[in-house]
Amino acid sequence: MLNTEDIRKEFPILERTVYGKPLVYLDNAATTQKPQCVIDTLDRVYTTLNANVHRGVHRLSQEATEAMENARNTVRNFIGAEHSHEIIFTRGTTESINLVASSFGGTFLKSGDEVIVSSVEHHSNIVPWQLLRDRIGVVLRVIPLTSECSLDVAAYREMFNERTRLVSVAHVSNVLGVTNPVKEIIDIAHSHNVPVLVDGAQSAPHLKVDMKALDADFFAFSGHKVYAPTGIGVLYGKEKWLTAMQPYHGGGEMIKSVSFEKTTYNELPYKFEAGTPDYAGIIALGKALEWVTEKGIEDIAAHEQMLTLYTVEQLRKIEGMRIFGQPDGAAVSFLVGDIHPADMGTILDHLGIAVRTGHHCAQPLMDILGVPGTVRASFAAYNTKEEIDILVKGIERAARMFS
Ligand code: 7TS
Repeated sequence: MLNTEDIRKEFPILERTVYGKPLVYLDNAATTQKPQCVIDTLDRVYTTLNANVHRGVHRLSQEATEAMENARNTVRNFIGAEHSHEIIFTRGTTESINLVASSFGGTFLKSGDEVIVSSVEHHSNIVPWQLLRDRIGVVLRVIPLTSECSLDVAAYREMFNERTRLVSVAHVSNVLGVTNPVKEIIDIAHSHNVPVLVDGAQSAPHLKVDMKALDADFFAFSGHKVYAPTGIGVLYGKEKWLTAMQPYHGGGEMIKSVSFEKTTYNELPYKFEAGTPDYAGIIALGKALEWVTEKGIEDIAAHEQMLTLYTVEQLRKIEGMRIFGQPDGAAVSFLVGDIHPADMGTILDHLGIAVRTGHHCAQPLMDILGVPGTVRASFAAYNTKEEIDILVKGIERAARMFS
């Protein structure tokens, strides 16, 4: 069991007020708040060991490099990857997916080849493939939804043919808070020798992921959604793919030797990490993942699922309530009557409650649901049932104002 009272004390921002009301922060799917130990780590890097990594023989550079590579190992353990050189640091999920689209696409895909995505994807798992469609002529196929708003696995099974080259799906929908059956999706793809990229932006913070058990070929997630700073993220890739793929960016650190005639690339993971990395962010990401591990990802998941169930139960009592999908994770999307999501969001904001409203960067899903947007409450380790009660009261108040 999580001790939320103690956990809350570790997050300085939770002490602030908004419009004179205590902050109720329920926009964790967009980004989580940061515990003091992560803030302190950033501070410590700049006050005690700042130096560019992998370059200097001097002491500071060695210490910074060691701290960064320790963080890579922490990430490896966190997601159960076999090798730390399979962990590539990127700016976030978006860049990780763009990396695969560009490098895997550039290496393996030809005009007419097919990439399968799903109906619930975030724009960052749609647009990179469309860029590739414009560049190479790949064909995008979309797994439909069942009437229960879950991925239609039977339809997915039928989508494979000799031109299918890659499947790229969200582990957990950022809109519906529903966990997709990714293990089944991966097993089906592998039975056709097709690799799978899992967008773990909404799963890594909320459930135990294990690359060996999942057998994903690629897995992407963002640090800032898992209590780490902004601007740092991860791409896990199986060694066999990363070795075969062409680099993404060219520049320093990703090379072994350069002449004007010929360049040979560095070994993994550096081949994919051109330029000075955000080593301060990486070291702080390591700290954030240690923090999650110390609290227990399973306990965090159980706490968030309890909050989700409680939210659904309370929301269902409100007249005109429409909840989208059957959330089992850490987010709930809803609409009340014909109240516009932006109006609901504004009223809640004035009560100190931060929720996300709109299309959540998933416009195709909004089109499928036939709504312009939704209101989404999303949870983290520090949220409480009392905060859900405040949310529910706020929604009831809005409903009264619009009735
Ligand atoms: N994939 C999913 C499933 C996401 O939820 C997000 C961000 C991304 C990719 C992109 O992550 P980034 O860190 O590279 O920006 N989702 C949201 C959200 O739901 N509200 O704000 C950002």
